[in-house]
Amino acid sequence: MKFQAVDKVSNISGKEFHECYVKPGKPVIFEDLAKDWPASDLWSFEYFRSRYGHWMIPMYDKSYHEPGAGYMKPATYKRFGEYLDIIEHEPTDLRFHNFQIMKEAPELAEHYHTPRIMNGFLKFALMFFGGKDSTLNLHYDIDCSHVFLTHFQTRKKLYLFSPDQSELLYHLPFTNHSHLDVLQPDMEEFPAYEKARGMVADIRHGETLFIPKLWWHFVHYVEGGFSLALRANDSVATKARGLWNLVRLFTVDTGMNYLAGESWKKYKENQAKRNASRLLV
Ligand SMILES: O=C(O)CCC(=O)C(=O)O
Ligand SMILES: [Fe+2]
Repeated sequence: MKFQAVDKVSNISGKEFHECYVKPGKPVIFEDLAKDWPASDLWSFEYFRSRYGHWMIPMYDKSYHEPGAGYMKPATYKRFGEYLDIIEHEPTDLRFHNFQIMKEAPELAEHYHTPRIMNGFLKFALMFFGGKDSTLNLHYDIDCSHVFLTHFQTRKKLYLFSPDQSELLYHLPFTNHSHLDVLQPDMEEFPAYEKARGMVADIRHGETLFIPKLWWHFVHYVEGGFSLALRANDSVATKARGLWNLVRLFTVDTGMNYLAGESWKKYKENQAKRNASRLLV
């Protein structure tokens, strides 16, 4: 599949951003949104290693969505310093995700500013760390917020799809994810994917990707690095939908995984295939 490159912009006004990207729901990369942030100069592998290297952190890998007792649970634990050494120097599929800044290290919040480009920014900030060649499953963000993802150190790629293509992407019911591997899609297993139209964002140190709410994204760490995700949600209806998604994931999906494991996974996959096959004719 050919992916359309996401626009890169700088010096754009809030009005222009709203008209060209928020209203139509279109991703864009800001080259300069983080240019005045102390984090752009301060944050490095060494910065995190010297301050938080002693923490024991949960590590996730490709088994994240495998059914059974480990469903959406950490694959292992490591010292943060040891993990940072690995991702700085060698490939690994281990990721440290959803690191909650305000809870674990609120002092880091002094190193970035809430963007003034739109209203509705949440105080909630997350960080994501990944090693060279690690990937994150195709998913959309369950709380239905817009995401502003600023990358640090190296480079990573995000493959993006609009929400109206959920069925072509084999959206697994009761969840916010899909088992389709965007880098190596199995076209026999997922034939409808051929009709999907994706975009690709190649982001480098200091660049910020705007992911509009409900957009699907698959993350590929081309090199080891880390990102900060700020979120904006200015609509009560979208907040309510996000809450409903969370309840569904953490009650129905995890409960059924606990009760039925492999057969619950099969049921969801079959439903996804049935929904996609309607679009094949
Ligand atoms: O960059 C990552 O590892 C994950 C980013 C992501 O999925 C998000 O910010 O919603
Ligand atoms: Fe995400």
